Amino acid sequence: MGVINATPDSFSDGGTLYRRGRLDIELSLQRARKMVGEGAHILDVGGESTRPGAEPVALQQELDRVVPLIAAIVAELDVAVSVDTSSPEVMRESVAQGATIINDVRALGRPGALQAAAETPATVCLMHMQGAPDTMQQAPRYSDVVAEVAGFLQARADACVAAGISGQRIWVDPGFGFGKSLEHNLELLQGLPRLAELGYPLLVGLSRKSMIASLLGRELDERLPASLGLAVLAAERGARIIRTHDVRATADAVAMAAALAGLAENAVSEDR
Ligand code: 9MG
Repeated sequence: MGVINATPDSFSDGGTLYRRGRLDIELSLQRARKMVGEGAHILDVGGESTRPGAEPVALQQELDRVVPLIAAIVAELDVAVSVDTSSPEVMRESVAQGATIINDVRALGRPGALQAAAETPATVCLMHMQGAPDTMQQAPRYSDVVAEVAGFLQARADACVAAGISGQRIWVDPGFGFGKSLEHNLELLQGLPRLAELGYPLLVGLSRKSMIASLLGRELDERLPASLGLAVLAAERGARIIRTHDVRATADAVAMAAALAGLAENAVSEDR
């Protein structure tokens, strides 16, 4: 899953699709084409930054950022489009323009979001976050982070099913860096098999995240090697969709892990 941030202020690539203070659709399409050429199966289009301290975005502004861009991508490229939003109106409009996945860092928790998603045919990605983006990194606390995240994701998946969203349309995501310390993130990475056991496709976003800076002190533009290591570790532990800013490198790294997993699987079936 390649990240297309239609925002001026996202943590790692905010503003890179802007010219003279405005989102540039042609520049965004160039990025989208490049990512598809590099092997992205999904493009995740977002119009509101969730980094700590980001300015909240008015609904119309979010709509103006993502809806025309989704329409342009769907018209030109053979790729699934997901919309990164928590707003029911943005969900509806984006799906009307051809988005087939709703990626919500608030797990459809905003008023009306669950209902809006249920009224569409889209797949939903339910992400765990402790607190809200502006304060979530101040003092995150858990007694057992893996169990608590698993419990939350199961409860949100149950709420989706109760609202009429079939289990086949649900993905889950532990939300690395969203209300988690470095230790919490590492415990979650280690505990991914427990989250995979919930039975829903597991999405992870580790690309360029600040846990790499906490551990290694790397600046944003120096985080690719560690991001690739994390993507492979996550894939080995059951992640099925990797959200990334660096599609080609991530696809290559994960393909090597998948090839090894395929060998191991074949060896087991030959033994039987
Ligand atoms: C929008 N966004 C930023 N980081 C993310 C992550 O880790 N997972 C998901 N699903 N969305 C994210």
